[in-house]
Amino acid sequence: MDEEKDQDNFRTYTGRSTLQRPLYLIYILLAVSYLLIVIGFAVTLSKATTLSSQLSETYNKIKNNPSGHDLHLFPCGSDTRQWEYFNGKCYYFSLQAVPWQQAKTKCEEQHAKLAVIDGFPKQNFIQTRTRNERFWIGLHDLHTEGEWKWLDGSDYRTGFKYWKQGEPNDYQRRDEDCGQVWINGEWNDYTCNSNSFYVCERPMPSTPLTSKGK
Ligand SMILES: [Ca+2]
Ligand SMILES: [Ca+2]
Repeated sequence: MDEEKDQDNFRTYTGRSTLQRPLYLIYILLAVSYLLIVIGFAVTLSKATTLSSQLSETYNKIKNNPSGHDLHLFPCGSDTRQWEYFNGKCYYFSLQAVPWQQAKTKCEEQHAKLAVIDGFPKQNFIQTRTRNERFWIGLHDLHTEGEWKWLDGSDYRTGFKYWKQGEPNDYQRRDEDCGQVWINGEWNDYTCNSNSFYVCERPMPSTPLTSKGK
């Protein structure tokens, strides 16, 4: 009898043990899994928050300085790619020939002025892009015959000059009161109501724009 009782107790003991151990392990595994999920979620949430804050910061930078992010690619602004950069300024070479006064107005409408040529570097830059065509520049003697003036107020008398030989000449006594770069780049005075292409000039977008020429 005692032997049978001991065997029953043993079965009961081993039976309870084989049932309880796996359940205990499952609870631990579930707890660990839950913990890992919570940690993973927290890490993902933290990364998403950081990314969102970085995106927001980048958006604000672009919003406050629209052309800043690709200023190195398009110094004159990504939305104005027809403007060419040279030595700290932006230049527009027109595709349309108009009278001088109209050219002046068209430049002013783009917060620019007709180009003022103050030395050989700018002269070379402009004449390589105007070759074989006439382009108005910001030079005139409209007020007093023979008294040439630059639109930006630069001193003409002491400044750089690049007139073609024999110019300015008021050719055949016509009123040639507006300055242009001739087909070889040298300067010529010409009748202001004639049609010519024109060169506008303005500061880079990152610097304050002058709204009107003088
Ligand atoms: Ca003249
Ligand atoms: Ca002339």
